[in-house]
Amino acid sequence: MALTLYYHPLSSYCWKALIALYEADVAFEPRSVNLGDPAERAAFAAVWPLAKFPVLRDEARDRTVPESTIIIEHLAQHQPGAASLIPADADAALRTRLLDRLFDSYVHDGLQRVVADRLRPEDRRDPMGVEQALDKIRGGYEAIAPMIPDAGWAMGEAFTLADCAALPALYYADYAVPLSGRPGLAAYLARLKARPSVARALAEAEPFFQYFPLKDG
Ligand SMILES: N[C@@H](CCC(=O)N[C@@H](CS)C(=O)NCC(=O)O)C(=O)O
Repeated sequence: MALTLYYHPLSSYCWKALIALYEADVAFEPRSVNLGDPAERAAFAAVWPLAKFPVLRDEARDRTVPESTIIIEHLAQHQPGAASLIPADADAALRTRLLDRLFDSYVHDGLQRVVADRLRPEDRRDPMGVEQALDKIRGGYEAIAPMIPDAGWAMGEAFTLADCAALPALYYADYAVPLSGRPGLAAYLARLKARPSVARALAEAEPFFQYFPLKDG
């Protein structure tokens, strides 16, 4: 198969790429990587030295594409079904990329910091770092909330890169900073969860969800 996705079903950034692939109905070989297995980690690091997933291997173009946003940009460029993930209008494309950056850099990054802290031994935890990460998520919510319409998707009728980024960020961050105080974002997350591409990624993650460290609060 021409496209291979290195991923793990529970990984939030992998959801972002999976949602784009499912939206565009692009055929690919999913290659699940267990980073806890030293041999699998080493093999994956030979593909991408940072050993962070998702990574897309496009054999036909002899390209190894890391970083979820760049994977989606790559799909939009080369897969006709994925073209609409980046709006054709240049101004709309910029706003899409801005939302993608806000979701990743504030909400998603803040959440990753909280999760990483929880995975540390108790005597190595950093409460101040966690408070800063929670503030980062709150700041992300504050900036993004006014930009999300009351219906449809982040950019209106078209489902875009911004929505692919939004789902994993909001889904997981909701465990750290509940969206109950943000009805607009909570309603947007509910619409996202009902989207077939998203529902499929979430269903595939379900057997692994027991390993998400914030699942019990
Ligand atoms: N900026 C990267 C972030 C990728 C990332 O942080 N992936 C996580 C999983 S959600 C990972 O590979 N973690 C494994 C590790 O850090 O060892 C992207 O957008 O793809």
